[in-house]
Amino acid sequence: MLYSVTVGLRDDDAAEWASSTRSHTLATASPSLTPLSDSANHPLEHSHSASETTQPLNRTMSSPGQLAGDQVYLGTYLLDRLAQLDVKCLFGVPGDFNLTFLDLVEEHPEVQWIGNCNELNAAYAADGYARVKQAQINSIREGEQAGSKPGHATTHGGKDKTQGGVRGLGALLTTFGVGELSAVNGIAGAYSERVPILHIVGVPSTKLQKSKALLHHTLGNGEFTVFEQASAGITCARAFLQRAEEAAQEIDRVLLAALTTARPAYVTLPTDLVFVPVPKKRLEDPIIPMRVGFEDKNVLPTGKKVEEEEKNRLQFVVGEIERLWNDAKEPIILIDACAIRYGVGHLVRDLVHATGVKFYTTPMGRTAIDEDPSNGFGGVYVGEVTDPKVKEVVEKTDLALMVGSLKSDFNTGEFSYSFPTEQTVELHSDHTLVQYAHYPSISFHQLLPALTKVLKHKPHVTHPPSDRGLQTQIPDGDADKVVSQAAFWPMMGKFFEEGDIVVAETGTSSFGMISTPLPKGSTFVSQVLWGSIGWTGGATLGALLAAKEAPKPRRVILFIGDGSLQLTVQEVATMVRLDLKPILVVLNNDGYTIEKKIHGETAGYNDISSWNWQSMLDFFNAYDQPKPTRSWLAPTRRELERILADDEFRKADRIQVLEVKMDKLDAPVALEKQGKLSAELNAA
Ligand SMILES: Cc1ncc(C[n+]2csc(CCOP(=O)(O)OP(=O)(O)O)c2C)c(N)n1
Ligand SMILES: [Mg+2]
Repeated sequence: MLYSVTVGLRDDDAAEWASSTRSHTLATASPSLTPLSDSANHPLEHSHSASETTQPLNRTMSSPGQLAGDQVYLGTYLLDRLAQLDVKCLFGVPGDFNLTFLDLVEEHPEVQWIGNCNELNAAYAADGYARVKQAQINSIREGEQAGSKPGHATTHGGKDKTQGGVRGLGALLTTFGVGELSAVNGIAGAYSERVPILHIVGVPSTKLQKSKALLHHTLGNGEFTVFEQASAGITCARAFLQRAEEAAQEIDRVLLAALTTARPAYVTLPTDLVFVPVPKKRLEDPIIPMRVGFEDKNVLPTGKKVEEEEKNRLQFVVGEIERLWNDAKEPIILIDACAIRYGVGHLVRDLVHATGVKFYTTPMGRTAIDEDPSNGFGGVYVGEVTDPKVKEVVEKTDLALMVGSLKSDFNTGEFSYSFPTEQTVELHSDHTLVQYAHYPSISFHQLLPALTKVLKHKPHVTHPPSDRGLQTQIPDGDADKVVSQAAFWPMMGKFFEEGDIVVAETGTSSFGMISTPLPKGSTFVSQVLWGSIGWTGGATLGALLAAKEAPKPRRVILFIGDGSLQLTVQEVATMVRLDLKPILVVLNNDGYTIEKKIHGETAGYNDISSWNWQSMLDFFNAYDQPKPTRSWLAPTRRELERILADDEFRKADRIQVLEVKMDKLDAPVALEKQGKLSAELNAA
C-alpha cells in the first residue's frame, strides 16, 4: 500500500486540511478522549510506553535493549522516513526533552545533526535546505532523478511516480515550549512561502503530561498542548503523539500532508515513545504525494467511474485552453513561485520549448527554468515595478498563461498586474482557472504535459528588449566613491557563474536582484512574501548544505543588509564550524534603507548600531585551529572592481565576507518604485 492522497486540496485550502487533521490529533491528545489512564487496554503501550519507560531523563534511556530484527525504535523509524525522503540534515537545538532522540540521530547512518545557535535560525536553515533541494530536483525530468535509490520514497521501482506534491523537504528538531516557540516565525514563513518542513518537538513523557507535572518549560498550569495549538495556524498537519501503537502511522500522516500541501507539519515526540518498538515493515511502503483527485464523488452521475470522469474533465480543460491558444496572436507564459515549490520546472520548460513562446518570471519565480534568451526568457514581470520596455511587451499579450502564480504585494508590484481576466489562464497545483471558469482538482502536474502535446508553436509578433529589462550595462561612476546600487547589481550579474546559488535578503538586496541577470543552472532564493529579515542568515546555511548534495560544486552567494544580518549573524559560526564556503556580501549602508524608502527617511528609528563586519569571521572562528577565511572591504567602486576580478575571491575556496559600503539613501530602481507604491497603500 502507498500512503497517498487523492482528495482535492486547493492551494489556499491547506487550512481545511489543518482543521480536519486537528480534530484527529485532538482526539489523541486530549486526556479526556484518550484512554491514557487505561494503558493496559493497549498492549504495546502497556509494555513499552508511559508506565515502563517514564524514568528520570538520563542517557540510559538511549540503550533500552535489543530489538527483534523486524522492529525498529520509533525514533529511528522517524529518521528512516526522513532519510527515505532524502533529508540528510536535521537542524535544531538540543534540550533535555529531545536528547535521547538525538542519540539516535548521532547513530543514524544517513541523517546528520546540524546544531544551530538558536531555533529561529534552525527553522530558517531547514527552509533554505528544502528550497535548494527542491530546486536541484526541478531541473530533472520525472524518472531521471539522479542518484535516486530503489525503495526511496521519492522513487518507486526506479521510476519516480510522484504526480503531485513536493520532494524537497526540510527537518527541524526543537525542545518543548522554549525551543519550539522560538522557531515559530521560521515555520510561519515556510507555511506562507510553501516550503515543507517537518518540525519535530521533543516533549515530556506521556506519563508526566498526564500527571500535569509542574515541569520546566511549561506555563506552570499543567497545560501541555498549548504550544502545539500555537503551531496550529502555521502547519498543515499536527500529530501530538500519545500512543505507541499509532505513532508510526501518525508520523506518516503528517509527512504526507507536508509533501502534498508544500507546508510545514508538526510532530511531538514524548521522551517515553522514542524507544518504543514499531514494525520495520511499515517502512517498505514509501510515502508518495499523489496528485490531487476528484474531490466530490457525489457529483458523479450514477454508474460513472471516477477515473473516467477525471480523464474527461482533464480533456475538457485542455480543449478550453487550446481554443484560447489558437485564437491568441501572442501568448506568453508567466512562471511564478509555485512552479518551483511543486517541482514542475521541467514540465514548464517542456511547454516553453514546444510552443516557442516567450516566458517571463515574477521575482518569486526566478530560476524556475534557465533564464537565457535562447531559452525564450523575456524578463521579470512585477506589474508597475517592471522595467518599462518589458512591461509594454508583456501587457500587449492577448493570452497570459500563468504557472503557479502567487500574487502577493511585492511579487506583483503592489497588485498592479495588468491582464484582463478573459485573457488569462492560471495553472495551479490543485486547480485551474480558464478566464472566469474555475476547475478544482485539475493540477498542473497533469495539465502541463497534456498542453505540451497539443498547444501549437506560436511565432512572436513583438519581442522583449534584448537585455530583457535586466541591468547588464554598468553605468559610469566615480571610482573613488562608494559604489552606487545602479552599478553594483550589474557588476554582480557579471560576477555570477553557472550553477551559483544566489540568496537575497529582504531589503535593497531583494529589490536589486529583480533586475540582475542570473546565469544558467543558477538557483535564486529569497523570501519575498513572508519577508522576515535575517531569514537568509539561516537559509544560507541550509542552502550550503543542500548544495553539498548536488552532483557538481556550487557557489553560494548571500546578499544581506547590515540591518538584517544583525538578527541572525550567529549562524555564520555554524558555517565556519562545518567548513562551508559561502560568499557573504554585506551591504553596509548604515541602517534600514528599505524602510527609509517607505517611511521615515531621516528618522532615528531606521538607524542601527554600527558593527565591525571585518572582524566577524575572526570572532566566529575562535577555534584552536581556526578555519581559513577571507574578509574583503570595498569602500570604493574601484576597490570592488578589483575584488570581483580577484581569482582568490572568485574561487570561493573558504568562507568569505565582502563588505560593500553604500550610500544611506541609495536604492535600486525597483525599490524606489515599490517604496512609493507601499507608502501609498499604507496611507490608503
Ligand atoms: C523580523 C522582521 N523585523 C522587522 C522587519 C521590518 N523590516 C523590513 S526591511 C527592514 C530593514 C532591513 O535593513 P537592511 O538589512 O540593512 O537592508 P537595506 O538597508 O539594504 O535595505 C526591516 C527592519 C521585518 N521585515 N522582519
Ligand atoms: Mg542596511
